[in-house]
Amino acid sequence: MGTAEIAILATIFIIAVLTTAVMVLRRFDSTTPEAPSPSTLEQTLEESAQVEPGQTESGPTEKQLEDARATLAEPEPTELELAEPEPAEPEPAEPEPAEPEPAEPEPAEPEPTDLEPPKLRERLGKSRGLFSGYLGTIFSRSTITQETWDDLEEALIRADVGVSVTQEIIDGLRNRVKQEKLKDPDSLTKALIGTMSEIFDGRDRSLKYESGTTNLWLFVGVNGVGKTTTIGKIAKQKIKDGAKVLLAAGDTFRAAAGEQLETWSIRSGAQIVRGAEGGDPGAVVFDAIEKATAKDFDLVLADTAGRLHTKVNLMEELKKIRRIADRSTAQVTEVLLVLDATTGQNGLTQAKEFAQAVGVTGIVLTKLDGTAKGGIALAIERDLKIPIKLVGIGEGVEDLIAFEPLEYLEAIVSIN
Ligand SMILES: Nc1nc2c(ncn2[C@@H]2O[C@H](COP(=O)(O)OP(=O)(O)OP(=O)(O)O)[C@@H](O)[C@H]2O)c(=O)[nH]1
Ligand SMILES: [Mg+2]
Repeated sequence: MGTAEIAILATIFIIAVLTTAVMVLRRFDSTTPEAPSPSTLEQTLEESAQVEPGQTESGPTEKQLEDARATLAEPEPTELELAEPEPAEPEPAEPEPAEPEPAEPEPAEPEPTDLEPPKLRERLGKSRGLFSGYLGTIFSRSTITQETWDDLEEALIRADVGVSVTQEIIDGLRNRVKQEKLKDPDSLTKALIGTMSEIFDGRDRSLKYESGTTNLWLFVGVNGVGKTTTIGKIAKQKIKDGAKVLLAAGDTFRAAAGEQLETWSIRSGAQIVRGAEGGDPGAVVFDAIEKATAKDFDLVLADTAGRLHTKVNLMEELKKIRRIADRSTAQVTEVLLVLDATTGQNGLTQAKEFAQAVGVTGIVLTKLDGTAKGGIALAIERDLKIPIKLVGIGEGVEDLIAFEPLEYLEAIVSIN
């Protein structure tokens, strides 16, 4: 074979190879997928993310599809549905910031102003109980017998009427029963009240008070009977009646006495003159009278000590105060002896001593509430012939009332 022939064969071979190559290339071109656009790329990525591990890209297996259907058909209850709804805890309310309370002054003890005065009958608990107990026994009998007299006598003695006054009352009552031919215990009770009331008859129980001058009322009595308390009560009443009242703290024996009277001066609205502790009580009373005269006070209520330092005689001290008052510009219109009803017959001895020393013009019988010894009122009036003017029936400012014998007797004798 010649060179020309070899060249022709080589050219044919090259052409054939090239043609095959072109064809192969063309074929390859038609099977290559198109490059995804940016939007389809995102889609593709999302889809691939949903592919479960183990799944092929070609899609879920039949088994997986079944499982999925079952799951959809019977939805597992969610935890949310099972959970009992927790009761909503109420938000704790924020505490309102407390408004600072304005500091108010301690309210003063409220004082009754226009209350009805207390009734003796309601306050005479024990005295009434004593008499009504005996009288109940007397009433239970249909006639008046010796036992009736015995019961009555015992009631009077126990109530501290005193032996001699009791005898006098029984004798007087027996006479009445005879004269008036009384048969039943009911009429006996009325006769008893009548007989006892004779003891109180004919005494002036008014509290002396001269207008246009400085009145001085001196209060005397042993310690603890109720002098200071009585002064406070009277001050309140007299101020209510329109009087200008000054208190004189004549008990200089102890500091507490002056303070106690000062408390009453605040309660009653009266002014007060005080001296130094242990000072001269006569000087305090004198100063009070000076002030009262200068400032047109109507009434000076002078407190005194119930006991003094051992070396000083109480009665001598009281006499001195009385002398100072008598020589002053004031009128001593009352010297009131304060007696504690619970001390019974002891009160009589005290009353005699005070009456001799300072000329007592009237008696204030205190603590008649809460004692069965109220009968002392009869003994005082019969033995001393000094009128009981006031009675104390409690510790309150209103608990001082005028003494009305009939009201008192009816209260202690009545059994209802
Ligand atoms: N239940 C009752 N208590 C009374 C009465 N009067 C006074 N009191 C009480 O008796 C006590 C003594 O009273 P005061 O007024 O301090 O007696 P005082 O005579 O001034 O006594 P001194 O200053 O010690 O001499 C107090 O607790 C009073 O409250 C009353 O009528 N009834
Ligand atoms: Mg006193």
